[in-house]
Amino acid sequence: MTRKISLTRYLVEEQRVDGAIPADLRLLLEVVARACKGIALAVNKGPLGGVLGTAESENVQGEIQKKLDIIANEVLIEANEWGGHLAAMASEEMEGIYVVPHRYPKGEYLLLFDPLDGSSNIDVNVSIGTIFSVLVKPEGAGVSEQDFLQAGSKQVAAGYCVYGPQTTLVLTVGDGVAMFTLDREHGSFVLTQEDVHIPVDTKEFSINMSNMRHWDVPVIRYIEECLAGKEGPRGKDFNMRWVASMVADVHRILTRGGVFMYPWDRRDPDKPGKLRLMYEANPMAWLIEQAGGAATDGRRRILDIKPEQLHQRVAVMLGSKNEVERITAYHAPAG
Ligand code: P6P
Repeated sequence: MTRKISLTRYLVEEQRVDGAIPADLRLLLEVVARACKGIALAVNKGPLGGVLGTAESENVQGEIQKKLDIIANEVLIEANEWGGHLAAMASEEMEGIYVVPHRYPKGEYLLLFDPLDGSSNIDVNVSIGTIFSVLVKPEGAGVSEQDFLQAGSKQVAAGYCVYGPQTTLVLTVGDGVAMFTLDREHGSFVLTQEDVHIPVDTKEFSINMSNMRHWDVPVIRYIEECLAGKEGPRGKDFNMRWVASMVADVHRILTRGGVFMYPWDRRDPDKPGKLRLMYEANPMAWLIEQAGGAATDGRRRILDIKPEQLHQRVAVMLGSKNEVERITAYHAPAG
């Protein structure tokens, strides 16, 4: 019987190994994990908890909020604001940053999150998740939105919790990717996979095909080649998956490889993409790179993009390294 390693023990050992993570960051991650357990409880109740359906309000993105979007946001705020490890938080569900109130001690970290990604799937009982990213507040008094506008390469921790058949926390602190499954009998996350590695090649792509007529040429070319299968230029058949929940699609890719794409499309040409850079693309891109994959917006490495706005959007191509490099090459100006 292999010994069960809890999230706490994993983080203590990461902290002990040449201070891979400072004590305050370990505390932050444990608090986020505990908040995710609370969100999982609310999600798992579904109709029994009266938490399905919309909240009759819109978020900063102009999207109708689900009741669980608001509940998840409040759980994360309330869990993290008093611990003394954070200076401020930012969320997909809040227009401005949330500065830790004066009645609580402040720390050096900035926490960003999409509290419940994929919420269109809530009412139909399909996997959803919480995505989070941790930055260090720049030196100086106070904290402002400007302090959050750091490239994804500056993250010190990133992860997600997927609420699916299992509740699984996936985390990186820059030392590879580890997965922890919630043991409901003991109420703790248990290490179930570490040193996660994505195959560099794949036969599986993930994109919302209904948007095909709106895509740019390089994306159409890539997908058409996949659809051409064995008889086409790729010389192999491809499979397609689209859960419409980034956390679920990325989890599948971390588990068995694949490529996920949410490209720019001409439905709203002024928007670079649908997904948000700071609390969706950046944390997922770091996890994917830490697992040996790649993540670009078609032209630039996601983690190199210098943010200009807290809620800015970005095109996303991520997953098996050779596929992302091929897609990115198709976007390069004709040589
Ligand atoms: P579409 C969920 O709303 C989300 O932000 C991601 O989780 C998901 O990958 C994408 O949007 C789905 O978008 O246009 O297919 O509904």
